Amino acid sequence: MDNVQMFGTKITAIKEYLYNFARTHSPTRLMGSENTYSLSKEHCNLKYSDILPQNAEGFPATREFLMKVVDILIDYIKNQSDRSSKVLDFHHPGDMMRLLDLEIPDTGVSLQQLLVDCSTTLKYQVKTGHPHFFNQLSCGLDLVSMAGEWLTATANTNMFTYEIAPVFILMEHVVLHKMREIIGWPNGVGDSILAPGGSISNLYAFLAARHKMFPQYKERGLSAVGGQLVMFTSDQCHYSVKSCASVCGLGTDNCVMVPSDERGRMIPQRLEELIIERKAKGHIPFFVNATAGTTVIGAFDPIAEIADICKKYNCWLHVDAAWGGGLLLSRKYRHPRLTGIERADSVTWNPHKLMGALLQCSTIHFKDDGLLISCNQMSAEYLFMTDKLYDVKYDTGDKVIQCGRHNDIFKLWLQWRAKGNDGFEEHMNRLMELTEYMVQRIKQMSDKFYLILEPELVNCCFWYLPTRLRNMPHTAEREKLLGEICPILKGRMMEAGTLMVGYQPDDRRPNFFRNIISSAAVTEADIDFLLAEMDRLGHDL
Ligand code: HLD
Repeated sequence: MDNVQMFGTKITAIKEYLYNFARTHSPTRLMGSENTYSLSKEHCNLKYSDILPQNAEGFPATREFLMKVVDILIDYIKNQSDRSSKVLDFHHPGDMMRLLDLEIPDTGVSLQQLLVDCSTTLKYQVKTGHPHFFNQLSCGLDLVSMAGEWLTATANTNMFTYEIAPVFILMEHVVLHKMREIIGWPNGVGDSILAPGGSISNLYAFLAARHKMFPQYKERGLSAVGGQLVMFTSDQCHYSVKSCASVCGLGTDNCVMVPSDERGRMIPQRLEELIIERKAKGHIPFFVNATAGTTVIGAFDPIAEIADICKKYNCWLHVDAAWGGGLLLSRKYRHPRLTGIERADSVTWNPHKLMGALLQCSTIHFKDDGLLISCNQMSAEYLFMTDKLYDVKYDTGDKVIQCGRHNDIFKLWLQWRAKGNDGFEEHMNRLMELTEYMVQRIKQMSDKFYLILEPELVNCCFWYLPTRLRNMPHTAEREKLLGEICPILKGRMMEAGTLMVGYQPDDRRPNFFRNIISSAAVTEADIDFLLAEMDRLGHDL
């Protein structure tokens, strides 16, 4: 290369650098009219009516518009994978309102403006797939599952009949059968459905349990019961269990909270005592919820012992494994945590949590085939005709209380195809190993962090110790002070935008941090970053 050529190459490199700098640093990139996602001259003034389906000739513009949307999405994915980018750009609601243009106009905006709207929306979205987002049970962005969700959005079908969703209905059939096999029901017998979230899954379990015990409830209502139904769950359970009692006419006083031990696990002996106590009052104990992976601590109730009690007192056993269910896929971590789950009458299991399927993906499984349909069927004549061309057992819509159902299966099916059972097992093991790493680091830095208890799942519960509290004896007074700094430190994290970790109090202690490792993006270095960043932001508190 001669000098002139070299000079030319350098100029090109500088030009490229300046161009990219202007692209990424321009304040109008995402907000103003000169954004980088510009449509070509011939399409930049077009509106929705110029593309498909309104304009049959509009395929070139349709394609360009959608390709630009995909560019925005892919840039977002790239950006959130960049560890030097922020997790969030926090603004208080009033300020956020001023930053955004959310008005619905009388006259619709251009396609170009819609692209600006899309990129602006993502600019201010919390990046839940960022490796430093540890805030929720569902973290991360599985790209195969996301590709599935894109397809689902494009197919845009309802899941109530085989007639309009043949492939997706069969996928549900196959995947849910596999999940029942994994739960441990012989040959995968039983029935299942995907529901909009774990809370509604738990509600389906409640409804089926009541239907099984009082089949006439469906027609006769409360008079079919003729007594006070009572349900039992641990004091660490998800709040949706209690909400079943409120929604279904028991009243929350009849959802008995069974005490848990110091590790957050239901005490079976206390369960039995409380069942006996309620029976003595003439009440009807009928439903016990065991939690496999509590929301805050990540505890597993002793399912086998609870199953013995359910058998003795003729109660339905539901296992809420919305959170911990993913560990069923790991031979290493499944036992003893989920041992006995095959004795459950019903199981909630959310692939959108540990397994990383895209939101939402929540399943509810029943050991008894036929119960779900018998409980919920209303036989609407305009949807569920019995004289159809095909076997109408594939019309799953009449098994649920919600009529329309979103297609939540394709993203899970595609993800499972990609990973295979082995991939999921590795993923579960990796998340657990990372949690073990975090515990080890916290113990090594015991001057700065206080581990509250050894995790059973990927929930790591701890306090951060600011400098002034490091040499203080660990008393209730110190816990109170540590609790007070949690919201302040969380506020600093959000304002810095570099990290998100949740905090909450529980029955035993004031506020403490709960870190969740449920994203495939997280590495050991991210855990080191998390601990160092908390120290950077909090040491002077
Ligand atoms: O009920 C909860 C569901 C989720 C979730 O699906 O991410 C509670 C939480 O997360 C949570 O992070 O406490």
